[in-house]
Amino acid sequence: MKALVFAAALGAAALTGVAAQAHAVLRSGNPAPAAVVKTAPKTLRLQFNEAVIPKFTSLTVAGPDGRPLHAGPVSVDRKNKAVVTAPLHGAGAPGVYKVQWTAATGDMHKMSGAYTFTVRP
Ligand SMILES: [Cu+2]
Repeated sequence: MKALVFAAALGAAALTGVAAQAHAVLRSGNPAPAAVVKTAPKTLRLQFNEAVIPKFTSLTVAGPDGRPLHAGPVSVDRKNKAVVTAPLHGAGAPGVYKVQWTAATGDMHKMSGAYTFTVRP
């Protein structure tokens, strides 16, 4: 009985490890999370932990007034499929911008997250 419980625990740990590796995690961005930049970016660049599936990868951006800006379409870098870029239109006003992303890697499991950056001329 003890051995069975131990084996089950091991199995659960192994599964968790695999799942964590397969899911999209944001590694960095440009502008970076929490960055303060002098001018609003015309393009956003997000780097994930592994290649993402373009069809299941998107982002939205809200400006300082909370209204959504026109961001996208998202495209995956040809050389590094963990990197996505998206044109950003209408950013310019000083203040805090919120980026919300959704991305899926090989197992199609959608992950999402959010971060902010600040435009301060
Ligand atoms: Cu998954």
